[in-house]
Amino acid sequence: MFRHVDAYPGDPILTLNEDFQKDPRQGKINLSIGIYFDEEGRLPVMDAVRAAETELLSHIGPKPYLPMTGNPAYRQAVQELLFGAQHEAVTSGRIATIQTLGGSGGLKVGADFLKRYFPGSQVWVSDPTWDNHKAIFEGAGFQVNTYPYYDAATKGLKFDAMLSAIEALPAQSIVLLHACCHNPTGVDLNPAQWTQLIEVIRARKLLPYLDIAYQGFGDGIDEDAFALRALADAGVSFFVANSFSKSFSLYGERVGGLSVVCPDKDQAQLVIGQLMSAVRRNYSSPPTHGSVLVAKVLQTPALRQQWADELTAMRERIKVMRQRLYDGVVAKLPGRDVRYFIDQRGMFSYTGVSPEQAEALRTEHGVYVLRSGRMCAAGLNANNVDRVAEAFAAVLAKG
Ligand code: KET
Repeated sequence: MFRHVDAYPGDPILTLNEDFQKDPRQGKINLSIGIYFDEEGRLPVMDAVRAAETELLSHIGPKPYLPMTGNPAYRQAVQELLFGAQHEAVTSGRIATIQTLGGSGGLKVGADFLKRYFPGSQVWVSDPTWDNHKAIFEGAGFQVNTYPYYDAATKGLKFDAMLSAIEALPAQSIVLLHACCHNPTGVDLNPAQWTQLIEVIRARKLLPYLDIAYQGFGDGIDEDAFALRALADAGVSFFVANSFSKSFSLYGERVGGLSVVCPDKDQAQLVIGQLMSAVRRNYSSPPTHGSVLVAKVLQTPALRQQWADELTAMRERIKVMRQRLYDGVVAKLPGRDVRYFIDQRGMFSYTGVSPEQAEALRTEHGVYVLRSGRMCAAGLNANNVDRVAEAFAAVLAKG
């Protein structure tokens, strides 16, 4: 019956992470998957989340289905976090927000909606992007193309080429953009570049689809939402999928959202109806637990402050580790320009190592980075950073 089924080649991120778990070597170091580990190399439970969860356990109640759109308090909290509670788009009710199965689920529900209502559009993603973007949009039936983004020569942004490519797209093209902490490169647009890009998007009547999975890991919670707020200010209609996997360290709870910023409240009502329909035919309604935790933290001022402080400490710790890695590599390879280790922001660094060098890092040094050369800097800590610096210096010296 199933002999014709293709063997699954595995996923470039999740399968490598599983290989890491199976590796018997003592000193192995996981810089593959985009997960924040603490200074002891553990997956943290944030204190604000622990407090909310402890409180929740003191009154265990019934567990009905959530509505197709998810937990109402959570949806409100998502809008306020992304746009600011006082933003006109929030207060006027022109944003359609649903709770989704992580950021991935948000991307998928939005993609299904778009395929139904914009069947002639194509999708444009940055070159490179998170591998699953292409898979999710192709899975929804779209043709997925790339626009120029990362410049391997400067290890920075090809902004002019990006802008002219986007300027040439037909109206209603769907343009996927990373709101902050670009995955996999760690290379972002600055506010002036966003402003320029948004003007092109508005003039060309394009349909931006933002992915914000690392809010708070770049420059700050509000700073990292700059593009969302500027797009809403410019009167552009757009999609945004958000995730709390990383910023709340709630990976397995699958807490994310999809928001569609519409021209007015009436259109937001129409959109939310069809998002409900897309949810119903996929998985009916989202799970309860994670959404209650996130809503409780974001809507309790003391817990929100505590969470923001913890997130700041995570962001700062990554920056310290980037600096130590940079110092370590430069000490071994004086004169080599590896400033990108500190210039790139968020969890990821695109290290420029080839697939062969990535393989050598794994087999010879027990250091796991993706084949693309992407490293998760949030896996570095005081105990492993010197070994990682030595390993990088060793493979870069040969390359
Ligand atoms: N968007 C981006 C840009 C992203 O990096 C991830 C996860 C997600 C969405 C998915 O978030 P979630 O809420 O967990 O569905 N990225 C890491 C893990 C993965 O590949 O699934 C990673 O890139 O390692």
